Amino acid sequence: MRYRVSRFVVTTDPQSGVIQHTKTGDRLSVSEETLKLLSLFSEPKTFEEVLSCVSSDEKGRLEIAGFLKQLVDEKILIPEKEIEEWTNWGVLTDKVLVESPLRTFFSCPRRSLTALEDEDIIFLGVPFDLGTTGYPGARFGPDKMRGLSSDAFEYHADILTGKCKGWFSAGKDKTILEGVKMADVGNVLLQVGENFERFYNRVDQVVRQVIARGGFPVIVGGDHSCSYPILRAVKEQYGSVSVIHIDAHTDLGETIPDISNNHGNVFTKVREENLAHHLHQFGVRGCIGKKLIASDYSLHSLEDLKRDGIGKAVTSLNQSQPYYLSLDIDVLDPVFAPGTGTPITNGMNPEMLFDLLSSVARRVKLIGCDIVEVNPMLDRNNQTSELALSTIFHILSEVFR
Ligand SMILES: [Mn+2]
Repeated sequence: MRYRVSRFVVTTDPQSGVIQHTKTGDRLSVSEETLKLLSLFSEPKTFEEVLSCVSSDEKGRLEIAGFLKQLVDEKILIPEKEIEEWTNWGVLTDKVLVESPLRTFFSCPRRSLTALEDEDIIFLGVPFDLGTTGYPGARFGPDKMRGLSSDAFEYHADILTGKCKGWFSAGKDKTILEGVKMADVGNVLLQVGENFERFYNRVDQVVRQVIARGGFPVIVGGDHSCSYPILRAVKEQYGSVSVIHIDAHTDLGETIPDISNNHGNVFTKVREENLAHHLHQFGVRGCIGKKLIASDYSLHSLEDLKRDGIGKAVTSLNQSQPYYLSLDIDVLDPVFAPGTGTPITNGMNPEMLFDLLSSVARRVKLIGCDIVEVNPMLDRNNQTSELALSTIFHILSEVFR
């Protein structure tokens, strides 16, 4: 049988010889000899063909043959005829739910969905921006943020417990996120051309697995339309959950029969399907069409927050309810967060957002969050992605304080 190198194997760092399988997420540090050996399999070859040109003695050949079998087990080498099950130019098997990117949030360990244990914080990317009405590009948000955060943060874990040793915050004068366990499960796989519902079902399925053990999910978009399948999964796990929605927009546009929701009407969809026990919106500004009046809905516009203070708005949250937080980065003023598809001027500054998040996290029990609408294609010097990362870090430092 002839074998070739899997097309999902990439060399991440040729100098130190690190290769990665982009689908399984396995990273291997390999020797120069192994790299040479692998290069021989760039075209399909039998083991015998390769062994005859790398070693002359029998013992050496046996050793190398054993090693090659190991590479087959690890799916680094695959039989020439084998269809790599993840994607074969458009054919996708239903069992593959996520892709594993090269880097992780805050350099934390990567985990496959099935290997999740007792992690406290689980990162998931949803690189989907087909629900965007304005400029697309938010699909690049999760991986951009992974790259920036793993450049800036080294994750040190206790060898015995696997728990994070945390990071010292100058502002708070203490170590943040010490003793929590984090994992990154990668990105929900998107098959280009599939319909929204099929993709949403996959998001729903992945989020269910992520939250099944009670960990705190941090779901990074992507556009806001994906909060709909996320909240389906959240409701399934937790039953009745209220939603804190922080955004420049209400996202309460009309839904159209037979057309999937988009990022401008996602909370209409959420309300239609009763996915939120109560919807609390914070930071909305500008013109919003018509005002919604309903007993399960509260609006705290940015003007309200400035006039009456954050404290007053937050006391309206019911402390006996679990809450899910959905945060659109465009709640911030475009001066601070230009990299987003539908900016509105005269927005919040980061200090006010952080105050709001602290007040919320100290008032109620948050069971998870999403951060959406970061669009690296429209960004300036990565500042929106950086701010979104600081926001995630701030939320986590409050939830796990
Ligand atoms: Mn928005």
